[in-house]
Amino acid sequence: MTIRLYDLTLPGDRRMSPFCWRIKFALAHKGLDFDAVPVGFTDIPKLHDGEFKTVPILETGDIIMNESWAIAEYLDRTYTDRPAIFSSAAERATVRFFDAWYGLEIMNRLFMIYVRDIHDAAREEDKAYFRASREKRLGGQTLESFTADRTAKLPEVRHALRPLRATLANQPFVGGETPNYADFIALGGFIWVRAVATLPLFEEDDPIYAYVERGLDLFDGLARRNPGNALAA
Ligand SMILES: N[C@@H](CCC(=O)N[C@@H](CS)C(=O)NCC(=O)O)C(=O)O
Repeated sequence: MTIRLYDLTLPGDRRMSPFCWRIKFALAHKGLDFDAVPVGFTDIPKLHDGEFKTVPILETGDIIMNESWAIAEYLDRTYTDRPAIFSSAAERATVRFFDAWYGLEIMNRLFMIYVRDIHDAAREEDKAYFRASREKRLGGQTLESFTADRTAKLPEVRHALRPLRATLANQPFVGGETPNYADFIALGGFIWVRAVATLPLFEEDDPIYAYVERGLDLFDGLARRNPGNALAA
């Protein structure tokens, strides 16, 4: 059965969505072939009569669905003969905690540093929508004024990443010797930044930078093939 994944893109075929990356890694982990169909922000409402507001959207056979957690669970439920994304209910629950931590403490901070870079890298036809929707989210501030002091925000996000850094001191991946869905979540966020960043996130000797490099090599360089900018200075 063909698997099609609608995947957010920027010019130069930069696939930037952290949520789409989770699912692309999950599909690769299960050894499933898929077609990652590029869409821009303003294409999403044109798909499936506007049923879905966000990507990833998965299409396979009669199934059309979005929401990355629902998709990951669907893949495990459906492809039981393939490696599991969640090998137990306990693993799934623990990864849920990781997702909450990473979303609230890390992705939100990355958004505040890189939101203007996303705008600047977006397709021309998506820029007005992106600016209006994100400036609304930022309480009416312009992307330019909001990010004017962004370099000063780097130490805070690097500090907030201490739990990940401490974990990686003892093991190569959050999942242990091999990556699990928590890694796909974390790496998705860093690949998002890599796709747009005009300000490097890491210092070169940060173990998290080395971790991202390991992540880029996973599944025969699946994410390394995605165009990106320097993540470390
Ligand atoms: N809860 C959703 C979040 C997905 C999401 O936020 N996707 C973003 C791209 S990273 C999106 O489609 N945004 C569309 C927009 O901003 O209009 C999931 O886990 O799939």
